[in-house]
Amino acid sequence: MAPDAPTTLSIVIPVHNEADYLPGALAELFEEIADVPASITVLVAENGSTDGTAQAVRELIGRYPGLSLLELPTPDYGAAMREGFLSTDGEWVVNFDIDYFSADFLRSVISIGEDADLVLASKRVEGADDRRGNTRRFATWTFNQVLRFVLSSGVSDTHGMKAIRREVVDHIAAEVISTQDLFDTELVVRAERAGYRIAEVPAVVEEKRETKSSLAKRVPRTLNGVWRIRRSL
Ligand SMILES: Nc1nc2c(ncn2[C@@H]2O[C@H](COP(=O)(O)OP(=O)(O)OP(=O)(O)O)[C@@H](O)[C@H]2O)c(=O)[nH]1
Ligand SMILES: [Mg+2]
Repeated sequence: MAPDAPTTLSIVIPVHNEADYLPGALAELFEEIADVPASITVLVAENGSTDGTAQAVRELIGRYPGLSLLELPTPDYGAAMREGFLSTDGEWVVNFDIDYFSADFLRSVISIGEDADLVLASKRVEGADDRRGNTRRFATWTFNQVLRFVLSSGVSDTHGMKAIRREVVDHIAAEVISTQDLFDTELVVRAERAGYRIAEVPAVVEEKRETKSSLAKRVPRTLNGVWRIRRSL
């Protein structure tokens, strides 16, 4: 690669039943990233939507250069992440949600450059500003305790924006067994245990829309998933 070649970033956004929300969010995303000094592609990894999400993405592909779609049959956030990550080729894979992204996070990744292998946007490090409600903030804090004490992890937040160096994607993503939203946690913990260098940058988080996921359903699933990760490591 030429010494001055721009960093290549492959953004992967898992989506499920987002036909209404996605067009506005992608418009906002492409506007925000327009002046980020990198070569950027955006892959929407959809699976199992019943509301025409994939069709909504296809209709936008001509409008936004660098936008593409990966369609998988069964709803599974983790599977969409894994297949999405493995089908890209940027130096960094960046994971955004459709309701949570930031061009400043991309700028942080570019400036960290060679100094880390995994960059996490943390809601819990100094300088972070978590503007979500008390319940969500408490859930994040509790999950962090589980991470520390059950998985012996030293990171402060595994859920949210992250950038993963290609080598880590190739070595770790294919090994992750967790499905759904534990995929992120297992990926980060495996990378940590493999000795990859992790940088945490402070995140600003705001709820952009009403939450769709029920905490009551999520807690037992999460605890089960964490024990499964612990046994698999
Ligand atoms: N491919 C895929 N994406 C999913 C699935 N479930 C959720 N997503 C996407 O994952 C991202 C995060 O989902 P959200 O519903 O915002 O959940 P969250 O951010 O954990 O929780 P909130 O606090 O409610 O925002 C969004 O881009 C969703 O569309 C799924 O089964 N498959
Ligand atoms: Mg969300």
